[in-house]
Amino acid sequence: MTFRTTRRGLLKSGIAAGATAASAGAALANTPDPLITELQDWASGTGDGVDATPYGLPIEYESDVIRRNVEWLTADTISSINFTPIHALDGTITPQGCAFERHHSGAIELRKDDYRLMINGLVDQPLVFSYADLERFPRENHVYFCECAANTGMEWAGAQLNGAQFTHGMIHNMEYSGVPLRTLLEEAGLDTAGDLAGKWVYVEGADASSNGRSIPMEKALDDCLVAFKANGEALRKEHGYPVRLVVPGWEGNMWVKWLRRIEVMDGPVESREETSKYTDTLADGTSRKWTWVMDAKSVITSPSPQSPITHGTGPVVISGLAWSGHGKITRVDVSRDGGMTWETARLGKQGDSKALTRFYLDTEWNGEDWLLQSRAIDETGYVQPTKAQLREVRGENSIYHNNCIQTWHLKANGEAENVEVS
Ligand SMILES: Nc1nc2c(c(=O)[nH]1)N[C@H]1C(S)=C(S)[C@@H](COP(=O)(O)O)O[C@H]1N2
Ligand SMILES: [Mo]
Repeated sequence: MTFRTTRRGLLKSGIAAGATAASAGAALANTPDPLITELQDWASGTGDGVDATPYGLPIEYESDVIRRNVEWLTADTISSINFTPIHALDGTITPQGCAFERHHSGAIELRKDDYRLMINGLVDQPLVFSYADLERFPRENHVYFCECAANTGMEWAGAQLNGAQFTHGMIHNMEYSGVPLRTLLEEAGLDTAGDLAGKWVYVEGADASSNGRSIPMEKALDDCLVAFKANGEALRKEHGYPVRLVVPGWEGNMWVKWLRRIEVMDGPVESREETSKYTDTLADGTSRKWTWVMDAKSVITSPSPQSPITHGTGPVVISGLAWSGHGKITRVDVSRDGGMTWETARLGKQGDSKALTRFYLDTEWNGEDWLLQSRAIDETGYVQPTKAQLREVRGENSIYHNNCIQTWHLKANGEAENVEVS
């Protein structure tokens, strides 16, 4: 492995005559490396038996890849938030065990046997489903991101929190298995082929907060899922076990956990969560009524404040995440000079609609200062805005829906810091 990397380096220098070879590997040195030359414990004994971990946890050396909260953000941990360690993950799927949590009255424990989902209101036949009932409907699998509208909300007034986990970690991306909401509404006798103009559903959870939200019928019938599995296994308690609503591309608050009731209505309820909260106050003090779709956004996860460059100069992989509530990410650009010049990044795989897309820029760092930025472009042609552009339209009173371009200042020692460029 080491040898091969070195040879590639040599070949490269042979081609580019005179240029210094850039190799990410260490050359075979004269001083012997005991990890190469000596027999190690792990190779001379046996490992754990298959009964050691009936359900596996990450190895102890990864114990810093955890959700974290910011103590001063909320008065207690019950109505609070923690953040996904996006700086330490790769690919796109967020393991449930470290996916951010947002509760308004704590994570409740609800047994499958005690679970009921009611559909009532403007339907032919109000229905109550048990968990077992839900499992009898045809189901689908889809990967979607869930982003809290408050993600990056602390950054409006200036660079605040020093880490991608804290500035952008109110997001997770999972593969959901569930029944289309449309199927259940049809089961209750909603005439989905008829005139549904002006119709809404009001969805609420079984927790004390209930987190009630109104969703226009068009969206309810489009791609909402009543989900009971995430990443192949049961939802974790904190993500709404046994059943949550998935509202692709729309703000996390609408993704009601411990989903208990869906009422078909003539109009929106205008509940607390959709009036005094999760709305955007503009410079003149008025607020936008609804902001449901999460606009295109991206962030560099490495290098970043919690993920500095520790390997010295030479080859470096710049990596990050991009997403759009309007569909697929088609391009991500990376800048190293605070947005003056841009290079197109490589997508880990072609973007999925309303799901995280991983991007990479494989480049070289020679110890110079970088002002690292990424900007996402989605299939509608929308380009992620700068902070200045957002402020022009929104003023500085907003908290929610901040999708501005983020800047990390990479310094000569490889450390990165959250900064703002003007
Ligand atoms: N029943 C219920 N659903 C809820 C909430 C809640 O407090 N109660 N919080 C909402 C908010 S504000 C967000 S951002 C998402 C977070 O989902 P997660 O905890 O799985 O990350 O759930 C939403 N659904
Ligand atoms: Mo949220």
